[in-house]
Amino acid sequence: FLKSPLTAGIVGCPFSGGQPKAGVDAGPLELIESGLLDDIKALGYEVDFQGADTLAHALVSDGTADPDIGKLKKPRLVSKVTKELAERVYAHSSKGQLTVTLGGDHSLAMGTVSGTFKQYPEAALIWIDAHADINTPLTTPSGNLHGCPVSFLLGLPGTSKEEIPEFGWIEPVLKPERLVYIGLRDIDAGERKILKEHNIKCFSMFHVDKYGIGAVVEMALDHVGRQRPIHLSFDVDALDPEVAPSTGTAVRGGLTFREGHYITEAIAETGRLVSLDIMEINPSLGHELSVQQTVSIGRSLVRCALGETLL
Ligand code: 4U7
Ligand code: MN
Ligand code: MN
Ligand code: MN
Repeated sequence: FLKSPLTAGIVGCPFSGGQPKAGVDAGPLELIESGLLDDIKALGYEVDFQGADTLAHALVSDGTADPDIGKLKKPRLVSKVTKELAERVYAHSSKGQLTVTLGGDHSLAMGTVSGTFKQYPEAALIWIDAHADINTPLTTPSGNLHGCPVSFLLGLPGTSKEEIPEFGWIEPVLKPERLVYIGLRDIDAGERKILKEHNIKCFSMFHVDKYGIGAVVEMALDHVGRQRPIHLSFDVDALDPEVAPSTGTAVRGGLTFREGHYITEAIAETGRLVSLDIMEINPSLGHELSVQQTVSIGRSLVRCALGETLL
């Protein structure tokens, strides 16, 4: 799917509007300043990068009020930013580049997945997270849109143009059987119901313990189909808080350092990765060492997904 010379299109999204904690918007710049672009070049990729604040102008408030819609918080802002992001990701994808999006909070996946699937309608979505992020405007307990992106991409009840025209630009590009989760351990009641009803494949931490990460990734790839282009959306809170502490919604009992990296390595090995998200690194949470550790993991996850450890 990718064109040579192999090129990584890097999109920096300093956005925090999908959740309440400040600081997650500093994630992209920290990743870039830690040397991520040189890492990627050293792996033999050309880099197409427009700046750590690719979406800067979309982030500037146009002064219009953004009252809640039902429970949803900052709906117009999230919609505007993710729509713009979808266009950015599509621009890279349509040039045959491997798109790497640096978040920012996970509501951004509304944009990244939309952009990737516009270019690759048959793609699979592999979602690495402690959470399922599949709440709808009707089920969300918090109103935070970083807990909702998947429901919009699936077109679940409550997300249609008629019900919420503010998000009318999002097409329901995703089919439930093309989606697979790894790392889940904190699911809301409404989400549990949705996952069951739609028969969505979930590998929770229970399954990681039971079968081992190697078997889990094999089963995940078998489930979505091995010939498809892959969009990998990686929320660093999938990792154990001892491994990646600087994130807004940490949950104990997560993936080890190796399990997290193994996932990215195994996906690199398929040769099908077309789009990668690294989300929810918040450099303002925790002490300096925690922040360094978390940023450094974000960076090594990108390297491994781009094939660093395949010899
Ligand atoms: B993240 C939550 F209620 N499910 O909807 C919600 F527990 O992108 C958390 O995975 C969502 O970090 C976490 O607010 C979103 C909550
Ligand atoms: Mn999460
Ligand atoms: Mn998430
Ligand atoms: Mn989070």
